[in-house]
Amino acid sequence: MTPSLLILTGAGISAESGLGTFRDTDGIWSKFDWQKLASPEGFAEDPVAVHDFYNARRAGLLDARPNAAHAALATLEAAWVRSGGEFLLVTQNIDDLHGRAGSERMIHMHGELLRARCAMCGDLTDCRTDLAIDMACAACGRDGGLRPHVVWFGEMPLGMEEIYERLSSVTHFAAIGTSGSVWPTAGFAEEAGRAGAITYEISMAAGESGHNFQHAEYGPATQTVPAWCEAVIAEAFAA
Ligand code: BJW
Repeated sequence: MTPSLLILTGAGISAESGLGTFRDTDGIWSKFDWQKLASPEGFAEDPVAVHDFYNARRAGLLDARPNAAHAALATLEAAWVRSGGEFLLVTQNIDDLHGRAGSERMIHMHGELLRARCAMCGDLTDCRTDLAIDMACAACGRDGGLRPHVVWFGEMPLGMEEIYERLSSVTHFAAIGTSGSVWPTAGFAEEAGRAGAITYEISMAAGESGHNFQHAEYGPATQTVPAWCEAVIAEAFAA
């Protein structure tokens, strides 16, 4: 059987790069109201506040650097594929640190902070500067429709068909740096387990769906992830 690995990452993998997590004690949702800033209703009510929130996070992202955990996953991907295995990295993070570290087979299921989407025509553009409500879309020319290309509560995450198809046949599944509080990702470990996969939770502590994992490594991602990457490839391709 071809070893097939699906890795789900969350905010915890980027914590040591200086980007905040959401639900830790000092997390983003302890300081900001997600209903106002991460929902379509919030954007309709106060688009300026939503742009301010994402403009500040975009500026912070441009100053951040990938860490040893991002680098280890990119190295693992190259080695796994070179050995003949199937690999998919699914990230909930809207940062681009996996890509900058060298990851290639990747789905940004909650979107990308460095892209803007026109809510009127759907056009996607790179975006490394502030967004504002009076900016016009380069494709359709209309203003007022540009929004961060991110998936808010109540919206459909991206790439779900490909993700569920892969989950139905994975041999190895790992969730890294995610609290397992948000659906549909909270159900991925159970889905992978149903397919017969070996499941790993790698985080600071057990998340809400911790009971669905067979193995756990708890500690800072820059320490746990490089060690786990070496172990999992040795186990999967053992003669
Ligand atoms: C470390 C570390 C270190 C720290 N090293 N680890 C009622 C019941 C069930 C579901 C629902 C419900 N009501 C509504 C829903 C659905 C809703 C949902 O799940 N709500 C829950 C809150 C209940 N979900 C949705 O609306 C989603 N869409 C949807 O469901 O569509 C329908 C559908 C149906 C069926 C199939 C498919 C679709 C959309 C969710 C969109 C989430 N958006 C956000 C904002 C994105 C943009 C932005 O970044 O601003 O995404 S919210 C936020 O949470 C962000 C994250 O990607 C997401 C997950 O957070 P994550 O990554 O897990 O972070 P934390 O902070 O929670 O955890 C960090 C972890 O790292 C912790 O465990 C730490 O311990 C650890 N850590 N430092 C290692 N150094």
